[in-house]
Amino acid sequence: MRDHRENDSHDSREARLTGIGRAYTAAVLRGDEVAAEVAIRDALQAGLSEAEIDDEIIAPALWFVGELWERGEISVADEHIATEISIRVLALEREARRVVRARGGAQVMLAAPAGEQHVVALRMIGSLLRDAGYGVVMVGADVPANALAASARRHKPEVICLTATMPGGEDQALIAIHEIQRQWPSAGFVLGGRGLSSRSRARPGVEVCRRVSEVVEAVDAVVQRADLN
Ligand code: B12
Repeated sequence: MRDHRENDSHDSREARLTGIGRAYTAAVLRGDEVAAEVAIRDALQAGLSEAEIDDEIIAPALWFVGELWERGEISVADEHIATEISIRVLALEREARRVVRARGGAQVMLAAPAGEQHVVALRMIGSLLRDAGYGVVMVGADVPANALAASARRHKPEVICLTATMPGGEDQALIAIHEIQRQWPSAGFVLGGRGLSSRSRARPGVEVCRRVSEVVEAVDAVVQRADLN
């Protein structure tokens, strides 16, 4: 059973790699830099290392370009364009990894304030932030303000993400923020959830998101603002 699963995951990884490799090769042959970048971003998101991207995507594409050129099927100009795109893509790859490394030290705490049991969005956020290179401390559902503030003082997160789904959830989130600011004043906040109103937006040091897909950008903004202070 276990061997099957390992084989399946190996096969699906290979299939993904082949798909990305083909997309990248087709892109450089068309001279389409944007599509080449998309393929490399897919590879980064699939968790491929820099060495794997170099050895299994970029190098084979250029070998294939070389063969087509030798056979007279593409011109020397086509070959030059494919090579130039690959060199620019290497810089993109380095930059993407630098951004992830730069986030590496920063901790983000996730919690649902007192009375709030809905945590699926927080789970999604945890995964997105980890992928983006943040450290994540998940405190979970229904956390009283005082306990959350004490936990913030202990874990020292740069940013705290709170969710508010239920009516009254916004009040609880604001009470939690107030208590945390007393005990761990350097934290910034990202709030989300359908229980929020424009009241939360008006607060300094607080970013409000409508969707989980906005969270990495919002956390980046809070961290950058704190770095400037
Ligand atoms: C699953 C669920 C539960 C589960 C939660 C389990 C868990 N571990 O999370 C349980 C069974 C515990 C539960 C309990 C209750 N629930 Co309930 N629940 C739901 C349900 C079906 C799905 C919630 C969910 O996970 N959605 C998916 C997530 C991803 O979406 P989301 O939370 O809306 O978040 C989105 C955005 O708001 C944003 N977001 C949210 N938070 C954050 C935070 C940050 C930082 C960011 C960046 C973004 C962000 O991102 C998401 C999308 O991108 C909803 C139905 C619905 N319409 O949502 C009802 C719902 C939320 N529940 C409801 C109710 C009434 C209850 C109960 C009162 C039921 C009861 N009588 O006991 C209790 C209250 C519990 C409490 N005090 O919190 C109502 C709320 C209505 C309201 N606002 O007045 C809903 C809408 C159902 C309904 N149509 O009546 N529930």
